[in-house]
Amino acid sequence: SCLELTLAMIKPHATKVPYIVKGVQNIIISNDFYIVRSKQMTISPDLAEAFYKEHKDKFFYNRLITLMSSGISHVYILARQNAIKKWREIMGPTKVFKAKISHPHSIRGQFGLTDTRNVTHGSDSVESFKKEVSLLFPEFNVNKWYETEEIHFRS
Ligand code: YYY
Ligand code: MG
Repeated sequence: SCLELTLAMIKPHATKVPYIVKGVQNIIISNDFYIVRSKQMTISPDLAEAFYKEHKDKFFYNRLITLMSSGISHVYILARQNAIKKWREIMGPTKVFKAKISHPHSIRGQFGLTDTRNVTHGSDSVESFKKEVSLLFPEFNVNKWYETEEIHFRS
């Protein structure tokens, strides 16, 4: 069946810790994701605000924008069957205390520090993925990838 794309990110506090970067990359590979694009970038406060626009009225918005613009993020476009759902499963729950208790082997369960510093991001829907790609990989053409590249990644 068909591959799907998702957008994954290692957040700035976590890219400073080689043990966490290695751990997350091992999890990407061992769960059969293809790395379609990857780059390291510093997200500006403006870009972080656009990325997390849906949360602008939440109590955690300011600390979220501060974290996301505090250093280098590693951003990935990943491909797999059911990539969006699978990556979110592997990340575990947003809230780290919950991840540690009920999903101890998830990324957030293993490496999460706080609800904000919860290690990784993952798109939550196709719509979110498209929006997030247009912000972080503006040159990447999602429709074109599905038309011309997807076939090369099939097993
Ligand atoms: O998609 P996901 O990252 O799992 O969670 P969201 O509910 O979209 O929140 C985005 C981001 O906001 C979360 O990864 C950390 C931060 N955050 C927070 O700092 N405190 C909370 N109580 C909830 C979310
Ligand atoms: Mg989210």
